[in-house]
Amino acid sequence: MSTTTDLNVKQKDVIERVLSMELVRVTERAAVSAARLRGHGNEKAADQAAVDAMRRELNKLPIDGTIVIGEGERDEAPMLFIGEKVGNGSGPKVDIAVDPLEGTTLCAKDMPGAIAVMAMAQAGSLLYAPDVYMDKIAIGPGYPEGVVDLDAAPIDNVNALAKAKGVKPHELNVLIMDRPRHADLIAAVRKTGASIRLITDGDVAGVIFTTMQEKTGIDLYLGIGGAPEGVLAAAALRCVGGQMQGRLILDTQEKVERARTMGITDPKRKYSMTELADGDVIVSATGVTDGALLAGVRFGRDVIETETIVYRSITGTVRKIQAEHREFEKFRLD
Ligand code: VTB
Repeated sequence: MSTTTDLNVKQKDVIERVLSMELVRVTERAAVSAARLRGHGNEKAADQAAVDAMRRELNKLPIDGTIVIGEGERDEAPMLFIGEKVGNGSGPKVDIAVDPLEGTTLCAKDMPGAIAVMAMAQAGSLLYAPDVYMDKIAIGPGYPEGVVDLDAAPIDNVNALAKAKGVKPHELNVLIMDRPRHADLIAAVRKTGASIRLITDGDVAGVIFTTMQEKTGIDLYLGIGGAPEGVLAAAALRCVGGQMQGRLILDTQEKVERARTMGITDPKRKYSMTELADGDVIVSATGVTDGALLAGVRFGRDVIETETIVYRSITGTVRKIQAEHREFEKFRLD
């Protein structure tokens, strides 16, 4: 006779092993659908194509899923809205965070870095957050806990990180989104002598870059981007052991109220990485346009090629999956 513990272990097995390959299919389909509209200057159409494909694939999965990070709140997003039920209802209860097309502008302009991304964990594990901004800080693995802090001055964070890495501050590279709201932050980091890489969009990958410093050159992520992107990035970092903190920007009463309906009672709360994404997490991301993290979709004469990265928190395994798809007609129908 199986005990509750056995069942829990079994359920974990299902979530962790079987479903990780299923998630790859979901982001692959979303990426291919978006990539058909790559470089067409139509952000909305590309996003919609990714949303449709992702939703259709998610609904085939043997899960009892709830979207906790999605396309928006129920009244503003017809599909993959926060709270929407996905999956065929037969399997484990899971939380799902999606960004079917992270970097819609990048895709519309065929610029580097657009991805289709999602995360999944046991129900109650991923932060249920409104679609607002989030102030974030992130570093890769291998540093003492707490070496940087969201509430510390940029100069203190850069100096502490340089010391922990055993280099001078000017040898560090900081990634920040290129926005007017970051003028003071950029000026403060410049004073430290560190170099700054400015990105126009796509800060899920921007945060993940800190976990592959040897490849990307990025040591530290700083600044304000989307909250949904923050939860997705935290989920990926959980799997490889970086550090991240985030705080929702709830700067109007209306936003505070919206957050309250999602159970957020302290609007100023600083979330740790595990408070953003807890439990046994799986993250899958497929490249739409070429980028430093992933190659974009290739449409050949006989095959469609995709590149996907899958993270599992339980083992810390990261897999890159290069796929050749031959079901052209099926993909076309999607
Ligand atoms: C942020 C960022 C995303 O869009 O959500 C951004 O996290 C929107 O911020 O990665 P702005 O209002 O400043 O443009 C992305 O760059 C892409 O969705």
